[in-house]
Amino acid sequence: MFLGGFLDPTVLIQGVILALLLILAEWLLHVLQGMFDYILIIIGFIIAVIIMLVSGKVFNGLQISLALPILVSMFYFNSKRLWFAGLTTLIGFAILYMLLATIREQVSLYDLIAVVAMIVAISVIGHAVRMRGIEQLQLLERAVSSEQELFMDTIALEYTSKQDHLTGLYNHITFHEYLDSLIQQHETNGLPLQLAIIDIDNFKEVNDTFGHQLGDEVLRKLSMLLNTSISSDDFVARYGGEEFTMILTGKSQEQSLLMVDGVRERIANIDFTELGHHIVTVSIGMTDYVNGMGKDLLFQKADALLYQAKLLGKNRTMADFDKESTHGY
Ligand code: GH3
Ligand code: MG
Ligand code: MG
Repeated sequence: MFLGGFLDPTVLIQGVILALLLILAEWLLHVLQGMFDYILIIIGFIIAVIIMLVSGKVFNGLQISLALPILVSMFYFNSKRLWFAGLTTLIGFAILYMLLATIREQVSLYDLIAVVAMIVAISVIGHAVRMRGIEQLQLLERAVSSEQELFMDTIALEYTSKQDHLTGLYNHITFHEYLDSLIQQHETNGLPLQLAIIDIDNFKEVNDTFGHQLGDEVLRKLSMLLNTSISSDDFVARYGGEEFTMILTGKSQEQSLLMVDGVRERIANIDFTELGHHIVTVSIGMTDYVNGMGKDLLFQKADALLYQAKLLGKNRTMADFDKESTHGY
């Protein structure tokens, strides 16, 4: 039957031999791969010997071809291979000199010394070239890595110069830069733009009651909440002390107001266990950018609205476009 052919002992033996041959071939390939450089050096030596044997009688001084394997080994920039090439050439030449009369006829005593000196000299030069190459490579590596470090430092510096150290939010300067560019975008393409100024209520009292360190902790927590409450179109910064600014873009006045007042509400609901469940609130003044208004007026209007929110009892959002006139308590 079909399987019967495979169970035949001769076919089985052939199969096993074939499999063993395949394994052997695979193993040889694996071993030879690692030896490839050495084989190439030996081939260089064999070529040199062939040149000497074939043409040595006609042309004088062909012993120079013994430099070939050493030159081959220099390609690898590896001291083991250089030593191997130098010693193989030297020992190989010595054996050939002793065994083959043809070689002895070509090489006088003077030539013999010259050939040995040449092999040694070329080996030494090979090592020197390798050392010099490694030195240059290290120099290059150092230059590249210091350039990389400089690049990383510049990025880190740029990042930290834009950030407020305590809260990690953008700082005052960055806020102004950003607002300038957004106002320009509003003037050219009518990008909807609102500014909110957020001020913590009675923060002095928090500091006085719980200490400056816990006050800092409150600033950090509020900053985190502000940062996670905005969308990717918006921007929040620590304007100074316990004041924050928020720029909202691409949204209607109502959408922005809803978002900002939602933040106010969430802040009032934070449970500060470290402050004995003391409630921290904020007041917010908010206004919409109108064409040609300019940054100063925008800021003044938002600030005046914040002042009103404080006067009206704090923990509220005041926006001049708000139909309910005030949000909050
Ligand atoms: P209001 O409701 O009117 O805003 O009252 P307030 O107490 O918040 O306002 P005031 O301007 O009188 O006080 C602000 C306080 O913020 C005073 C200052 O010590 C505190 N403050 C400013 N920067 C920091 C800071 O980095 N860390 C801490 N812990 N406190 C700060
Ligand atoms: Mg203040
Ligand atoms: Mg305050």
